[in-house]
Amino acid sequence: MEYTVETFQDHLAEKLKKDRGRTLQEANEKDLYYAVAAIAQERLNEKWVNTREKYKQNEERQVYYISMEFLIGRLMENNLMNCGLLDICNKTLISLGKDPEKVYSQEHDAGLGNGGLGRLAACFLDSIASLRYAGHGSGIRYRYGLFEQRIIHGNQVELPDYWLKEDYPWETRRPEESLTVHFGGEVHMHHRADNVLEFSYEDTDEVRAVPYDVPVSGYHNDVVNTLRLWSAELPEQESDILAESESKYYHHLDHMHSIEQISGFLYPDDSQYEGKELRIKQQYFLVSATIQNIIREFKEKNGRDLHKLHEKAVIQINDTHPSLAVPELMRILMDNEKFSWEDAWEVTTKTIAYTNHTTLSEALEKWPVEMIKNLLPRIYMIIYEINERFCRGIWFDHPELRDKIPEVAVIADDQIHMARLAIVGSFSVNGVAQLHTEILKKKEMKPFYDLFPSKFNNKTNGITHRRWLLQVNPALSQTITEAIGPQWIRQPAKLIGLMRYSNDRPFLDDIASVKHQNKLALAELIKSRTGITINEHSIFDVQIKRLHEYKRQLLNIFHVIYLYNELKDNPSLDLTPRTFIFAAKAAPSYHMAKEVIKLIHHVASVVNHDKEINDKLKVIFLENYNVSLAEKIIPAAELSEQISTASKEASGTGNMKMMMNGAMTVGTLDGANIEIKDLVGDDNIFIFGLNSEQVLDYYANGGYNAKDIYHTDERVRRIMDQLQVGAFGSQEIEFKDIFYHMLYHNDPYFVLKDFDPYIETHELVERSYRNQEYWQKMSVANIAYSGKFSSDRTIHEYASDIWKIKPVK
Ligand code: 26V
Repeated sequence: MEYTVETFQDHLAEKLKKDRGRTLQEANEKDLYYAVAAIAQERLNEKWVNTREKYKQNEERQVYYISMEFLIGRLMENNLMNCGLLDICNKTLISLGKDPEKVYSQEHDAGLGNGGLGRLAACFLDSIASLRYAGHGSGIRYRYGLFEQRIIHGNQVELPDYWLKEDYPWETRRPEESLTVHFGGEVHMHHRADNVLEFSYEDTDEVRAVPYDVPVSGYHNDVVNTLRLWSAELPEQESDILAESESKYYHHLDHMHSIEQISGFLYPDDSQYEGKELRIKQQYFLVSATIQNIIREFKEKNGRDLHKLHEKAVIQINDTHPSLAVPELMRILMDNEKFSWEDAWEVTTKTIAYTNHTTLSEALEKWPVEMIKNLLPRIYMIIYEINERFCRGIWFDHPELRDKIPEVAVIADDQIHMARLAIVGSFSVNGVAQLHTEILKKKEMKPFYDLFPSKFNNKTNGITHRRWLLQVNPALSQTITEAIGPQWIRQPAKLIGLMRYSNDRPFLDDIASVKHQNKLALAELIKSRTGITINEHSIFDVQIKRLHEYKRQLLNIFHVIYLYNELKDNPSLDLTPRTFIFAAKAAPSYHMAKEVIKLIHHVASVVNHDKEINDKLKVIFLENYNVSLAEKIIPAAELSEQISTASKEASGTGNMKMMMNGAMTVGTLDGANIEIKDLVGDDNIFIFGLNSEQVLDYYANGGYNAKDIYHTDERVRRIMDQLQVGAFGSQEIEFKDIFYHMLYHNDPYFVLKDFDPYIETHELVERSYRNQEYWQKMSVANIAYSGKFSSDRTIHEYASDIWKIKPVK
């Protein structure tokens, strides 16, 4: 049915009356939000049923993307856009005197992820559905998402994100499809008549896994896939227990509480990985429920024999977090389905594929043997056996690698190494950008690459251009479409057609005016959130991402301090005004990261209030960075700061989002920045600093001394001393930790080393910006070449190289 404003309004009125007991006239923004969501959900449900039916008949392999994180943000505009209702809904709301934006922002931003890894999972689901692949997400329905950030006197404080406080209209609880996950207990071994060993378990703690399904709609097609989020609950038979004494009653409540904790909250990504028992419970809970579910779906369609599971299902695990999928699938095949070890191993290692997202050693997951033994005794036995067979295999079949066994053993120093388990138990191991995959092969995972070269492959990350361009930047999208037609929406590689317009004055003017409009909108948001007025003609210099030392927000703020010092020395300095925009959450226990947030705030308060600076510099920190905030900042960005210490950022995806919106990258040769540079060419990007080889060489052989730079570079010494004496704080001690860390831990992320080239690059940026025509051409080149970074390209690669699937007709 095609809507008109009138019929859409009628439908809204009907929904409002039925679901909310309100008339159109009475309805507030919340009422309208729920009514619009109901209309969209109705459309989606119809397609959802059909898609499921289609998949039941279809022979194609189903993809299951298991991830501890899905950072989906808001879904309303995305869902409306995908079912072709966005325009008519906007028009109708406006005709009712309502601001659509205000209605849609009633939705709580679903923050079920930390950052890049979780957002990638969300972009992938969008591309899978839009490209008509049969693929589904499986995750946890955390009651609390990533904490909400508030800044008080420059200090980050964390508030719980109770995102389910109000009804979430997109989810459907499906209690009839609940499954049981077992923890603890005792394992018993029996010899069968034919002398085969069998295992059974007793006295396990049972947890009920209840699925909540969220529809994942494809763009203007009939596909609606499923994101299934599992919630941990008390088993049904236990939930109506009659406690015969007070103490039993409290014990019961306690028990229920501890079970519900499993899907209680999302762990924030920390500077140092810590093996917390609740976290491994979450991981096993997710993996066990998902694999039982996969097997149930397989049997419904293909009968009881699971020997061909890998022909009908493929499991992609998002980092090592779901790597217990390997022993869990082994357990089910052997203990429930009576497979031999060899058969179970064959099916498992043909079904599971693993994506690595980091080479930071401090982030690698390792679990104490004792913990796993107690919590998951049968799983531990299987991991033990996997390790035995793997090490034996090396000893006998690869004598040249015998001395490498301690480096590759799945169990070593009383710990289970999850990345090793994931590599051994899967048929594909991929990195997320070319450089990252090379580092995995040549360094981090070299012995494994020597053993299994054909498992390793690269899949450079991508982002959904439908959300990150079409949805968040309608004005730019329209300008693009007017120039090259709408084909780019389905085939983002077509954006390259914009190169034909890089000398077209009217087109360049349009690009510039769209950017200016977006800057004005962001300036307004900044004004309303911070009270600070920014100059809309200044360069919008943006660094938005989690706060980590390796991402080097510190280098950026050093640049700000440097410019401030320059202006103080010479107030009439001819400097193009700049607005530095930061947004970042620090993990609650990451001291250094919190210090940097504090420093940014203190520098901001000095710079922003200094009359002498005459509005040439402004420093803005927007609190509570999340998907919705990113959607507002990215269209207005002119400079995209991607300045990680080379070799440390596996890929980065914010770099792609800003490039696609016409921002220029200031970046190191790290992660996907390298691939951006290879496409746009050296003239359309600002590259600086040490490369990964130099960094890795310093780490291996030494030769860098931070103190030398402190003593020889006056600019650096001045800044460092300002930190020391509290020039940006009320008390003297304020930033001593940063000062000592840099000088006495030898600046592990090479901030001081890269300072000079960074400043120099920014001087080049400034000169380039002064030539607006040149700048606009660069901007066009960045948009034009960004098609490669659509997650559609990434998903096509996963589909053809790893999953071996084709779109469903
Ligand atoms: C670590 C931890 C450890 C403590 C518990 C919770 C937790 C959650 C996440 C993580 C970090 C996982 C690694 C990660 O997020 N990597 C990022 O992945 C992006 C997508 O591939 C990539 O663009 C970024 O460069 C990479 O840092």
